[in-house]
Amino acid sequence: MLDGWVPWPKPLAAKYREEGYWEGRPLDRLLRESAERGPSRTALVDADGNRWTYAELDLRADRMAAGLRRLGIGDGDRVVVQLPNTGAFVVLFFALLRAGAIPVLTLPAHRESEIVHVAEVSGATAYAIPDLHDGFDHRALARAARKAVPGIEHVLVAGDAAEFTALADVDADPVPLPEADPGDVAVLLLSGGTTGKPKLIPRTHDDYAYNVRASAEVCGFDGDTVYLVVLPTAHNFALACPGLLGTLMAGGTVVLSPTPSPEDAFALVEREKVTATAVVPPIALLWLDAVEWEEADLSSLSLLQVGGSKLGAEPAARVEPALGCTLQQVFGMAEGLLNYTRLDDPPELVIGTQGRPMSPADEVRVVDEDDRDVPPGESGELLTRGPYTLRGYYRAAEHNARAFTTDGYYRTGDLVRILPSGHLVVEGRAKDQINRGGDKISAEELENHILAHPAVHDAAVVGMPDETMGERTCAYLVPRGQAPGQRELAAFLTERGVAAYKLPDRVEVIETFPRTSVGKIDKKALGRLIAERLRAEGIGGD
Ligand code: OOB
Repeated sequence: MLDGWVPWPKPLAAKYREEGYWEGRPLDRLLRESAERGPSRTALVDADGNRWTYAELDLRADRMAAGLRRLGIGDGDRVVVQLPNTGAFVVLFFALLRAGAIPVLTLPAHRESEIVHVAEVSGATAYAIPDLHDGFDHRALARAARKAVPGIEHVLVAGDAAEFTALADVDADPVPLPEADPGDVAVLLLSGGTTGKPKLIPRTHDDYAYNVRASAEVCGFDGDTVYLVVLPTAHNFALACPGLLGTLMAGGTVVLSPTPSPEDAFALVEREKVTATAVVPPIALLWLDAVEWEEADLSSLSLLQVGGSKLGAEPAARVEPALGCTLQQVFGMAEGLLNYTRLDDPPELVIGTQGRPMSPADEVRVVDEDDRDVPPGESGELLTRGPYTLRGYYRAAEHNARAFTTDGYYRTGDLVRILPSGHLVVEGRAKDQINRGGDKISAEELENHILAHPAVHDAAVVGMPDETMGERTCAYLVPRGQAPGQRELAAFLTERGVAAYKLPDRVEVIETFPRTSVGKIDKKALGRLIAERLRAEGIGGD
């Protein structure tokens, strides 16, 4: 139904179906089936204590789907969704699938620059927002986005809608709706990005349902699972690995935390007897400290998944004794491939590796700069393809030619080595991206924004080591006149509508850039330079 995406080659798709990876069922069925099995069980609880049974959630999604159709939203329409961790997200997500529309998932932190781009590329006709979130008025953002992208016909608001449509009014008696073709795109996820503009990742019903189902199996999710959503619901990790969707598929209970702070999260763990959750390493570090002073009873927690960036071996070893639960390292990507340490892996693998591929059908290669396989155990770039890894970004033919091999392997940009057990150790990165505690920042995208500043002649963005975040962002500037300082640059970028997590943490002025032999900016040299400077200042880094 959607065009502009790259499907799997037909013989491979047939194989994935034959071998049972793809079950040929629309993604929203996972809710329907759990509702049929246990209608009165609790599906969803929010921070305020509002509770939805499976029957209620299922019906709400049906009613909203009918309401969406009445507005003319359905049949492959793209809808940019930017909602925080609230019941509205869950209801809308399933309602969109049932209406035949495609959610385009963005983070609450995204601003005009990201939203306008994503709305343009996806050709969105609607945009769903909260009224206010974290002190920010999303309705003002919606006004700006509509001006820039006139194709956005509808703005749907959770809360006070002002001149727009309240999500609460998107409600009608359920109508029979055509079921989606499971081979079609179900959702568009946002990539961390390595290029000038964020890319969209098409995930089909078949592939995403498999992602969820196999993850739930690996993580032992069942009807007794109580999963706390701590990361944004729109993040693949919290949504589908196994996350919110895996919990609903298993018939468990999803609990929504408004923030990852120990105050909010621990209180919910105690109140709802949460059994599993997923966090990024900086949050894991915060929680490991917070157990010392927070009083909450965490004894129900049996699984802590940590991923998004590399967890150090030292904090990894502290998880089990401090929190009294099993640690699972997760090395995943919105593009597809998921690596999990297994629940019965020996401690040295759980602490010292980032897991092994989820599926027997995952194909992984580790290659050198000329795409030749490195000897077993040596480090190189990870390439992958499989039943839930994309074959191309949406409407990005030129980029796809570089991001994939001719035989369909996705170039992850991650440097790894593989142990004899099949477990992967992430050793670094070949891509031009900063991983700021799990938040991904494309250096090129940020540089392009910085270059718009009148006092900047040239810019290069690199990561700098940071004890809690893994790395933070440093912008090297070649000035034209008086270079902007960190604050001035942050204000300038904010004015341009750049999300706050992308703002450089530090600005360094340099006369000329070090260059590689082929004349490119030598980012490795800049990375060493800032690391040295931090060491000299006595601020972390090694
Ligand atoms: C997850 O997804 P994305 O799309 O935000 O980022 C993917 C990238 C990976 O290519 C890798 O560079 C990095 O994030 N990464 C890790 C990691 N997990 C992700 N690097 C080192 N160690 C890890 N454990 O981040 C994501 C998606 C699903 C599940 C978990 C994480």
